[in-house]
Amino acid sequence: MKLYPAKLSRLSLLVALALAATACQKVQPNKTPSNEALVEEANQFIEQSEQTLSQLSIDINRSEWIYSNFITEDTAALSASVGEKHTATSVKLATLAANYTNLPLTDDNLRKLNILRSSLVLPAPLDPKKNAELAAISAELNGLYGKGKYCFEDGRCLTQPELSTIMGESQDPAKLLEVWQGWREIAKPMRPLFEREVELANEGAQDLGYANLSELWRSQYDMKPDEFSTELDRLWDQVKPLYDSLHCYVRGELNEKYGDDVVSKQGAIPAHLLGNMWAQSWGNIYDQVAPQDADPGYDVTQLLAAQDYDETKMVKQAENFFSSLGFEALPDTFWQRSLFVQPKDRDVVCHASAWDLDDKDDIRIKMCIQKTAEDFTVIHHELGHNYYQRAYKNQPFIFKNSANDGFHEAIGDTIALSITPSYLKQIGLLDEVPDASKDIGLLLKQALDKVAFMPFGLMIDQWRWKVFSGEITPEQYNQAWWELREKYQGVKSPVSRDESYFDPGAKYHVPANVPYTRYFLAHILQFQFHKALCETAGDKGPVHRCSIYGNKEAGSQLNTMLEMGRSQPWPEALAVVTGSKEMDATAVLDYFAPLQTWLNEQNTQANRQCGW
Ligand code: X8Z
Ligand code: ZN
Repeated sequence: MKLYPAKLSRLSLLVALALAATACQKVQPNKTPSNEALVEEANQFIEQSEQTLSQLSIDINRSEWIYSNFITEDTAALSASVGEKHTATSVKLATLAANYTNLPLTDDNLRKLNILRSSLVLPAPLDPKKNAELAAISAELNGLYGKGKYCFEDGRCLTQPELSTIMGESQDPAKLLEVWQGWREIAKPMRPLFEREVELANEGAQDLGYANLSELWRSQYDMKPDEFSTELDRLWDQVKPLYDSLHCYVRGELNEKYGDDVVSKQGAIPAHLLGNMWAQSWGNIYDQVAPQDADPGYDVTQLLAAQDYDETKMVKQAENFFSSLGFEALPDTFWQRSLFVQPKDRDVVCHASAWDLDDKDDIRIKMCIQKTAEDFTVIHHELGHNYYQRAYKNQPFIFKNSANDGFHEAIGDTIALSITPSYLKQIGLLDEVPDASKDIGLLLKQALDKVAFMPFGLMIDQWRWKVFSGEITPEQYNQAWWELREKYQGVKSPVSRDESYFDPGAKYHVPANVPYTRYFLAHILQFQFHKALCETAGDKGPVHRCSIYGNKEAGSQLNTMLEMGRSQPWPEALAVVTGSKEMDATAVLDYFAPLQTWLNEQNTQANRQCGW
């Protein structure tokens, strides 16, 4: 979460400076003195903007931290008020930045101007009233999600992570359905707020010269927005055959388990049976679909419990992995200021996040940790953000970010791909490493988490981009949501859902307005990174059994990329680790190649009709 604030007291100066420049803007770049003066002015504008933004980012970070840790009417109001100033300033600077982009500036400065122009994810209209309204809506939506609970008939009220644990553990379709439906009640009041948020942010995007918010969101990838959409289609086409095989296998197994009345042999899978509140990753149903003769026979949740891992010990263990690669230990303030355990006495936003309060060393995570294998992985994910943030802390403010947002999401996941049986043995969690005959079980578990996620990672923003562009109208929000769920994932709602519901709002990133395509990209990138780092580490075995634990060379190569922050176009950063400038799902397909063969055999043997 990084916005681009600027101090209001400095703003008048900046505005004056830049407005003076607009008149000359049509002058073609050349060596005339006036052009040189303009270049000088642009350079100054960038420098001052960065200084101002960097100072103000601390205020916004603090107010958001406090609001997410203590959700009350007062913290909502304060957070909205800081957000409002922050957005007003960011919008003004983004507008002004556009005036300088045709000048012969250094590559760095041109890049900074482009980032200044295109990095707002919730741009407000120039009208201050509308900006205030947008800030209030945004805070309210966040609060509605954070405070969300479902209360059972016996009066017990559970929060999101607690309900997610039930979705991951229960195999009772009635109970799963109750929790699935119950959680989605929290989203109903979000619908009118979301609709207005889209209206206002679209106006903001138009004020900045974009057709709509979809175009702005797709403008952050060092290529044209439509090229980026095409790139996503290409990556998804690469993975889809593997997903189809997995879907077919899982549907077949669930059909055998639950019977035709609950899961049909054909068509989409009901979304409440896949071990996850949103059917976004399916690792929790591994036991229900595990291969009989290739099951590695251990469960990390149980291993953690057997060794008395509490929340802090889980985080320490994840830190230890990064230390083994040569990264410096986390600072004391991380341990003092992070939130690991859901407080009993107040509402917090439990959805896991990583923070960098001072854009230097005050890094923290905030997460209501469940003592499960799933959250052990999420901890690595969050720490990946923190180590990235610390690695780029010496970059100029505008470059203090990842190469593209998918990179930020991919780092911790890359590390978690190295949580192999041999790693678990090395850290004393597992006694014996299962032999290679159990690899199919391991790969299936991994595919349930990673491959199953990919269409979900893609569809959320396919929905939002169409909402932003007006192709999906408010009257079609829910229907279009379920159409896309079916199209990409082959899952369906277990009960009929009309427009009185607002199911997208039950997924954190929609009320929190966090773009989601980043996670799809991360799921491709992490396999590219893992493969390349394993090569650097000199691993000769199959890539799914490789762990880079303890390998300083791999760590140093990774660190070189992290230190670059956003200073170069992402293909340059990608090349530092992988040697390639292309995002490419071949690494995913290579990783899962033995599983793909096995899935196809299983589906053929069982005479399954794949597809939906
Ligand atoms: O939101 C997250 C992280 C925080 S950036 C926990 N993730 C996505 C999600 O939970 O929906 C990680 C994977 C996808
Ligand atoms: Zn993340």
